[in-house]
Amino acid sequence: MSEAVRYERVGDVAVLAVNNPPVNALGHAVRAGLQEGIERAEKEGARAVLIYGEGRTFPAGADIREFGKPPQPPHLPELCNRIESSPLLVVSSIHGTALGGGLEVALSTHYRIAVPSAKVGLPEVHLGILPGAGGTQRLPRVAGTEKAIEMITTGRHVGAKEALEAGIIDRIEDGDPREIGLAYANELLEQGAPRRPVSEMPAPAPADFDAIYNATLKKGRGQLSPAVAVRAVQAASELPFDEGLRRERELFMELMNSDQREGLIHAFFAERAVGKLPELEGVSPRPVNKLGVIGGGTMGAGIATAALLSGLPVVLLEMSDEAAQAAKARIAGNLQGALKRGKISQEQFEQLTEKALTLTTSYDDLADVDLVIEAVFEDMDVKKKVFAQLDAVCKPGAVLASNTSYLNIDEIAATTSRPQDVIGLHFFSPAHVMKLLEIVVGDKTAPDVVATGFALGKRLGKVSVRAGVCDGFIGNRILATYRTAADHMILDGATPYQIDEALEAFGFAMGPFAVSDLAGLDIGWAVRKRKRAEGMDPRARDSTYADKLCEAGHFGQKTGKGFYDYSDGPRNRKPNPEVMPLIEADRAAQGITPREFTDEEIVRRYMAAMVNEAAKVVGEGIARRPLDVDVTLLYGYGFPRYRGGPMKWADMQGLPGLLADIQEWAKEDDYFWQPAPLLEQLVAEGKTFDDLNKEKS
Ligand code: TC6
Repeated sequence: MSEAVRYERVGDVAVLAVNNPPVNALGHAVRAGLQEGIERAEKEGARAVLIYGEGRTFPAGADIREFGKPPQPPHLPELCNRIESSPLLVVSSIHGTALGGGLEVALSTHYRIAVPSAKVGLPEVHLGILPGAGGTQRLPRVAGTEKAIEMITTGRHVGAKEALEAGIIDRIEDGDPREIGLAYANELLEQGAPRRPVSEMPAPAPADFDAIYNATLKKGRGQLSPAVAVRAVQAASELPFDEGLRRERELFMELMNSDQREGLIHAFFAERAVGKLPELEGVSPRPVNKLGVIGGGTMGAGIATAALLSGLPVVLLEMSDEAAQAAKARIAGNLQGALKRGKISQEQFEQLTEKALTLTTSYDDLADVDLVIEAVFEDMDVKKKVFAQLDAVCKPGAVLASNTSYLNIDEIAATTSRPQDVIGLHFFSPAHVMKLLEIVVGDKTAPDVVATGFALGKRLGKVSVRAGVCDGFIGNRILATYRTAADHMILDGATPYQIDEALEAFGFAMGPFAVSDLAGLDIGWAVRKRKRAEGMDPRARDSTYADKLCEAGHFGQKTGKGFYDYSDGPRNRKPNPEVMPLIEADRAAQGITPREFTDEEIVRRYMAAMVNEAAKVVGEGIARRPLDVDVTLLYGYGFPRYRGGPMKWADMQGLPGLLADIQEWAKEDDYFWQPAPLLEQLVAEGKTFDDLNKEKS
């Protein structure tokens, strides 16, 4: 008998305990063990079989690590059919998360019991596939077409109560999964309950599947798996069970062999790998029980909101009582959102705004905080003054963090007597919503301070990525480069609208010009002014059209006009007619004859600029691995998850072709298109970014 499934006989019931930590994934050994268990139970004359998971959960899905490798029998769909067709009464007892293949196994058993905290779901679409072991055929038979489509296309985890109401489980009971499962199986035997194969239930109701398919495709912004899954549910409604299963299999294989599946699974593992740093092994974070936030603008209020929602008391410092009250109003506004979405109760809302949040205008009130995050104006002199005051009042061992998005953390740290306690914690706006946190490690930052940054990120529900010190760290440095590539294309003949459309069709949530309008054009204006004041390299191409837009008072959405006109609301953007004449003036001043760009060239240049800069960021050690860049772009910059991130995209395109393009474009502009040494090295060695991920993980 397989180690991964323990067989035990308790009276009339054969108990199959899945034991494959950490999540009891249905790898080969588990599948083989379940099959052998069913056969043995039948041979040994048991009357019922109970399946449950040892440890923290019922199987949470197929073993994702096996995807892309030659599959080994027994395959999950056959195993599910084998379980369902057993002449014995088969019961599953669910705790933890019965997801994907786990729920498919449960649906192939005849009765399902769950503990109140259990969750079930079919999240396969997030991995670029669809439930391929009968889930698209069985779930609609028990829960109905509409519910099944909703669950399968969103991948949502559904709580036990909702699952009971939807008919997905039969009973909820508190207790140990083995004990409640055994009691339920014995009760069913005593009652003489019949076997109840879901495949024999009537086909689910028809629906307007074409309309649902089209709406799902549109919502997915180019992601195929949710829409394709709709077709599989359609098969459940229109075909006999066995034919439906065959159709599900065909559609499953189509998706399994797609780049989107590869991209999404890369994203799944990359997201879990970013926090695994050798420098943190065996290092304990410092305890954080009280947080300080300096500055209550959009960013500071967002950080305070995230901290309060995680249960951390916050002391927020502002320059005046009025500013402090305005900060409180911003935080209350953010928390209202959480209240409306049912994430907190009215009572919690009051507790958070009135008790857990302390407002102050005195640095002395930060004397007992464990970690303080500065979110004041982006100016080195201002930040240095703040850190000098923090150094004077904060207790020894307190972590002093800056939320700067590009300034030098080492320079900030040097103004204190404790540079080892200083770190960058770069949140993204709105900080209580955006999942990315760049943890910027200075030359002198102590390892336990880095560990504290990661622990705080986890507590706040963030995906944290380690970054080194440079202008813009990982994300904003790469952004500056690909944004520049877009500006160059504008000068050479493309329009902001064509660029936005091409990149939105590629899968970005918003094109770069729409993003600038949303963020505020004054931000880029300030950066350009700073860079020009610092002295730009004479080889760098420059333009003035964006500055002129700002000079005319157009800062984007907040003023109603930027690259677009928002007079019909933010969702109904129209090109601002003032923009093209400004661009044409730049072209004329620089003697440029505009040329046509295809959408394909726009995407290629934009992505090549992104990947080339990202390769420099990895080569210089600012990001540890290519996957750290991928996660940064996925969570902070609207990069389409189904493409896995820029480095995964580059691997799938082929690095030699990308380097050849960059070398070709360097003939026009050898300043901007300097190939990254790391990219050249990988091409020379015949390696990919993913090879580097593996070497460094
Ligand atoms: C499917 O079932 C398809 C069926 C059709 C077949 C025909 N496989 O997330 P955590 C690892 S598709 C392999 O940190 P949590 C994970 O990498 C699958 N490994 O924990 C990590 O490893 P590390 C459908 C997996 O408590 C460790 O387990 N199922 C799998 O925050 C802990 O994970 C899903 O999509 C797996 N399936 O969350 C569910 N799952 O320690 C995917 C996890 O080496 N999983 N690992 O880094 C999840 O959503 C979450 O992991 C969770 C637990 C909610 C189960």
